[in-house]
Amino acid sequence: MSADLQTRRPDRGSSRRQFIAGTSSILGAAVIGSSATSAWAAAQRDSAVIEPGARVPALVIGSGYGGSVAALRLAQAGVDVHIVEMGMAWDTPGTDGKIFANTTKPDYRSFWLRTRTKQPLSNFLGFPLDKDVPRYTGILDAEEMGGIIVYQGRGVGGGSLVNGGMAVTPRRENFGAVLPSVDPDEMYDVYYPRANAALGVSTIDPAWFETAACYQYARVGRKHAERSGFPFVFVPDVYDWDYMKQEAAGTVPKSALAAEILYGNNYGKKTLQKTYLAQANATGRVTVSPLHRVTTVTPASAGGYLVGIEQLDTGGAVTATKTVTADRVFFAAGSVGTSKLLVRLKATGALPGLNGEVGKGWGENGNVMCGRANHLWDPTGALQSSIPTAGIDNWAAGGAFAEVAPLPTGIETFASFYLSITKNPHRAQFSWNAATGKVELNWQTSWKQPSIDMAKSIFDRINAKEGTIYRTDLFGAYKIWGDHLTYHPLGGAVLDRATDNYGRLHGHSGLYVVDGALIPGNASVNPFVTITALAERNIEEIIAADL
Ligand code: FAE
Repeated sequence: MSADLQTRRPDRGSSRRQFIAGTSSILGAAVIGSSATSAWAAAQRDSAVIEPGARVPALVIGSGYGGSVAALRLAQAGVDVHIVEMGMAWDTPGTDGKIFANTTKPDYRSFWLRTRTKQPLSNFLGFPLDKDVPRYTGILDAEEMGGIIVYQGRGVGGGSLVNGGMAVTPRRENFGAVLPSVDPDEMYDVYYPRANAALGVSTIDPAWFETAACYQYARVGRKHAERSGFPFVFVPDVYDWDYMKQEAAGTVPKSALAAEILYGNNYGKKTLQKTYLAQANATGRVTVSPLHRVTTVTPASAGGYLVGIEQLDTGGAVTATKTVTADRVFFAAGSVGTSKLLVRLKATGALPGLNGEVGKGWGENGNVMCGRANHLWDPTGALQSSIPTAGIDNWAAGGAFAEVAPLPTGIETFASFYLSITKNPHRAQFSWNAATGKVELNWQTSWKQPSIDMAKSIFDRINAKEGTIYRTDLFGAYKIWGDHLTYHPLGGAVLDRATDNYGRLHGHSGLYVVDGALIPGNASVNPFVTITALAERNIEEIIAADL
């Protein structure tokens, strides 16, 4: 039945697929320009959504990092793949001619099924920033779980659509705590390099960094870090640095220098649409159903799995329900999405063989934010690139890795802003509430205190040295710490516990977890390179041994 999927694709797609093949063959070290976005869009329009009753060899739930790696490598191994993605394709310009909304002007495209924005920075100079927006299947989900708001990307490309593109490989000495059951040698020799190449990771030109007006905020961050004796590091990214230089020169449409982040990036960021998914499309074996949400997975009597799917309209209403059959199912709905699905499917008897580890080991990568108020003689710049490139590494001494983050307001704020990743030891659990029919998370608000203490190990010292104070106007009235959220959900179907050491779920053969749910709560740095590298490692073994 894989031929079924393929024959539904119109023939006119082949020439476009060849074009993508041509551009994506240089993937890895090379940058794919904005033409890849239109190539992606063309391929998407040619791709047929899944029909009720279809049978597919491999069904991937979600199109973020784990899902994109699995789809590409399975397709390259000759397996036809269908990706089911609950968010939109993000291939069509809106009324302003752009696909994605600007961070400073959130609109209907910005939030997943909300009537009011829920911005991570809720206030500025004491004024609340949130505003009413039309309910729409927008790009950023601010999912309110117990005690924490979990921000996630929604759409073809998952978190790559909304994130800052910071592409950080953990220090090798920290890896044992990140993935204790994985051989570091194979990760650092093979899979991290493979992931970094395929994602198009690179580091800013240090000479340009020293002079670019848009990185004055980062240079101020470095100066303050170094004067207090903290190690300063450049943070690699998937942004096209040459494109950013052209933005600064005024020769191309602006993206990073137009404050684009959180709600999508129109030009310079190499999202998964331009990297893994473009390559996957080029194989001719991968199709995608956007605005389709998987609701159930249960064994089929004749083998394989019955997968229940809801088709959504852009208002979030269910317009159709479908059941398809898949020989193998790859859970790549993100840490929260995969965990919620698995916990519900186990509790309701759809997948009774899953073990008791499902739902456990969830963490928020110790995320905590703060701002500092600098002196008036220490401006951070009115123009700030939305792509961070600098960090303060105090992991070994104080348990915190802090990124010098932008505050791209367009005006001089005299503020330094930071996102810290900390060694928070707390882990939460997802569980099924039969009364409400919902999966709940038992994260406690007070569990952020260790993260705050670790972040203070950096910023109390810098404030003392510089004679500066914390900003209190960014997260509410007189609130210093952005401790109510995470951008980095991890865990819930932990490797070698809920699954075997390669992501095969215990209890049901042919079911796999390939996303951030595998990582037990903390990656010591921003997580997507580790998610990608782990997916590369696991899918290689699965293809070799199971297919
Ligand atoms: P993810 O990318 O979340 O993809 C899951 C996909 O599954 C999504 O597209 C969902 O819409 C879809 N989905 C969920 N449930 C269903 C369902 N039932 N049916 C069908 N589809 C479904 O998962 N990380 C970094 O390393 N560097 C950064 O600079 C960075 N910045 C970030 C900034 C923001 C604002 C946010 C929100 C995240 C950031 N992250 C960053 C985190 C990073 O994007 C995240 O760890 C990865 O995207 C997780 O990858 P997964 O493959 O696990």
